[in-house]
Amino acid sequence: MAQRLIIHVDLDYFYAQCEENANPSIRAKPVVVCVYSGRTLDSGVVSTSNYEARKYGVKAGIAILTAKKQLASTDAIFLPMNRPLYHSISERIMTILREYCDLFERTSIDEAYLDVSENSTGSYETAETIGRSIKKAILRQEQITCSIGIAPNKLLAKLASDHMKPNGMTIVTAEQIHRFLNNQEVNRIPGVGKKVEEKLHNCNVKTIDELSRLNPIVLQEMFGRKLGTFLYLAARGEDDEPVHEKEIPTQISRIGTLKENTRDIDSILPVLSELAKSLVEKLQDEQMNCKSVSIIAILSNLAIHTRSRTLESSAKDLRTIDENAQQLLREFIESTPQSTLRRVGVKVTGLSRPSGQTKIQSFFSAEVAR
Ligand code: TTP
Ligand code: CA
Repeated sequence: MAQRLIIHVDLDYFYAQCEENANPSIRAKPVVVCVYSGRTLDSGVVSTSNYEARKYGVKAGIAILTAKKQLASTDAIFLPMNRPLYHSISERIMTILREYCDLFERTSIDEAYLDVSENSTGSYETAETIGRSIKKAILRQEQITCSIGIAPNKLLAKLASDHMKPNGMTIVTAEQIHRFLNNQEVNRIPGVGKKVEEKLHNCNVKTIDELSRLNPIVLQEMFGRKLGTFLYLAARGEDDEPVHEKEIPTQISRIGTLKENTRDIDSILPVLSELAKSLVEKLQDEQMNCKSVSIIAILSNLAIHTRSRTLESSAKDLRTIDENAQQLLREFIESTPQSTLRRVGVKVTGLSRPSGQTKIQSFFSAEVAR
């Protein structure tokens, strides 16, 4: 069996890079993507920023007001999040990535693992060529740069992609594991948050190397069996977690309670639309389409009714789902003159992921062999 080889792809400063591509004139400036809370003009937090803005310490999670102060001397651009834009770019990039591997696992809007053990025949050289081809394809088709890690498992591949950013590629072979991990801080290990880090610091453990010297029993006593064992293995660069495609759920739904029991369509529709919006975000996050839309009506006597319709073609856009849900609600209210609603919900079923998964690795292997 070929040795396991995993590629981790992480798109660089993703939301901000999407914004730069949408408006190239902002590229040289600090770009800050914001989640405005709407309470005051500048209240909210930074979602992400480009590397120009990061030079000023502006990064995800800080207050917009703080970012504005830090960038006061610059011609920084502050933009609101444009989720549909990032979703559609992410979806196209994930479709490209799927073509390069046997097993694919998307872990967030801008990160994915690719198991390339088979199509690289366990050769780091071939995996590196695959990595370069991925970078080239994403750049050519979407003008987005990414950072790539190549290693014998998911844990190391993730650490490797993080090692050189932006636009980096880091390869960690089995022989290099110890040297690669040695001086890295423990908080680089995915899953080591503030609390774990603090506990380890209290025992004078700051680096992964120092972590690797802790006895597994001590680690289990400190963190419990599961996390203790994970940390023991992680410090040695060991991880046998497989790359697996997330299962497709059978349905997604959102239910909300109305301010008061009512059958007044005008007061129910805004609630239904908000629920549809949240549902569509989830659908788009999961890169799925749906074939049917339903509404759920929970009446004041707690009886539950549903109404469904099948769409002409699969969809995942807010307009289609919202319009169909609204229509179903109108029909329900008209057909049940006695009903008063207490809660309302929207549900989608018949979920699928667009395939577009024609594997090109056989073609690709031939290209490498030439
Ligand atoms: P990340 O991959 O953590 O960050 P990034 O892509 O912006 O930057 P890097 O080059 O370091 O990888 O997150 C991906 C996207 O998720 C990011 O572009 C915006 C969003 N995000 C938030 O909205 N809030 C957050 O706190 C974080 C961390 C990310
Ligand atoms: Ca990223």
